[in-house]
Amino acid sequence: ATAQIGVTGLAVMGRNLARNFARNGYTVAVHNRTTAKTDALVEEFGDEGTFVAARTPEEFVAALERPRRLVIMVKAGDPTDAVIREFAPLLEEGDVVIDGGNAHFEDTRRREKELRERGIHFVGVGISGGEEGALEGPSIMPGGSKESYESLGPMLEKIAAKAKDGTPCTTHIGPDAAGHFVKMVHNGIEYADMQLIAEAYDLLRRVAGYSPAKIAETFRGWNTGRLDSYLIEITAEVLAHTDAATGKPFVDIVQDRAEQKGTGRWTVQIALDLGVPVSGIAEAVFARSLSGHADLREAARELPGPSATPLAEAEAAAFADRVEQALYASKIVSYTQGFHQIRAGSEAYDWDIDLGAVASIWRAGCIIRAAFLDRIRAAYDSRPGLVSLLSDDEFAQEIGAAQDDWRAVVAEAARQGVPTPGFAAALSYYDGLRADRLPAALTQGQRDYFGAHTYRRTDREGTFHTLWGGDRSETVAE
Ligand code: NBP
Repeated sequence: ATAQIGVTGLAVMGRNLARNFARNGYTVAVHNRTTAKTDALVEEFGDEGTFVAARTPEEFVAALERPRRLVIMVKAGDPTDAVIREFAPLLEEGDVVIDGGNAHFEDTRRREKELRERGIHFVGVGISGGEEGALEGPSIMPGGSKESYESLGPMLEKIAAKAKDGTPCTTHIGPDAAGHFVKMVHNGIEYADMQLIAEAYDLLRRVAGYSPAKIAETFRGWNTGRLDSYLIEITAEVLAHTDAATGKPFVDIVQDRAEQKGTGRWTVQIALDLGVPVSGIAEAVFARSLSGHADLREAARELPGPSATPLAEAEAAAFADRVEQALYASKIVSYTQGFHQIRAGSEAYDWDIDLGAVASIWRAGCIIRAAFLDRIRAAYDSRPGLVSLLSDDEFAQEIGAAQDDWRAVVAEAARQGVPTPGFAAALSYYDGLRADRLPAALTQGQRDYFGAHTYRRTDREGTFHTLWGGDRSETVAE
């Protein structure tokens, strides 16, 4: 046994992860169900480091130093269970099984429990950064036992992306499925970020009348400021790209239907279960879903739109500046919601997740990497008990300074008939939290009327019910 780590599942992610370990000086055992992929890896990249090619699960396990560390990088779902079933009987107490796929965190909880009973550590690891990140340094979100992190952590720290200050973008998130949960929310925030950027583009195009090339230039400008992020950077690239076949802007030849694989949907489903209002993420998932309903869209094409006058050309630049404010303010809200969900998950499952550490490891390597995350890290580090990002002084001040423009953009979008579900939901969340009194009082009154669901009073302790069908006198419930 010579390999310090093994990777089974050598599609794009597994292959690049194995190479990343090898490039960092580790001897890596590699295995894939279809052995041709194993051979291809060693043949193509064998000179990057030391690989041990294994043809069978037995060979693979035998190649690993004890305690064994083996990374499963196969398609999430049943294939992961199949691989675990195949390998688990070959493992011994103390070995560490790492699932680097995009597993649902409930699956990770189940697998962790099953393997723990056999003395095997199961570590669900969220990995973000796509194909390139896996090779060059991803953001890595490991769950699992503290003990397993002691053996695995230093290796992950070596292959992970490094933030500007040199800190590795990985940390022990918390026990069992904490890592996969945080990865799920990362992807939910990614959906929200992408939706907000798409809305900003749509407004610049349809309200300000900018061309895709001009919007690319605008985004490049934004990318040098507080919106500095990978997603803004690649958006500018996509918008500046011209289709070779037609000479048209690339964005105009792509069908306007956004697909999804499921992590955004999971984030919203779990948020509903936890009772966390992640309206920005939900609107992003629904916006993709709406885009895919060709039949509904076709049936609605003739519905009347507004008769608003378009913006005068002279106002376009000022409007673009307002869109930047709206985008930034909405982004603060989506991160507020995402971090709320992580806190809620951490409390529900007893994970004790350090929110500042999560922001810290998202600063590089992952898809939502952004300068902004350094500020979120600072906010949680200075006040670990921070209830909401919006209650951080700096963010509160910034969103306050942006709000007039943000409101103007949402109003103008409504006036011109341009959908901005992300911007509008974020603004409603902000105003909802700010409100002295919410109409929830009326909602509760309605609930009491039709279902005797009772209510609490503003002026007295206790639970009450009004006899709506009778003399409308108030009774004390309980
Ligand atoms: P895929 O998700 O396309 O999975 C392909 C791999 O799964 C191949 O190695 C295949 O083996 C193996 N596999 C399957 Br399918 N069924 C199997 C079974 N029953 N037993 C053994 N092996 C089986 O690969 P990927 O795109 O590299 O992603 C790997 C994981 O990483 C996924 O969970 C994905 O969600 C996650 N992830 C992907 C990205 C990304 O950007 N692509 C980013 C972050 C996380 P074969 O060669 O024999 O068919």
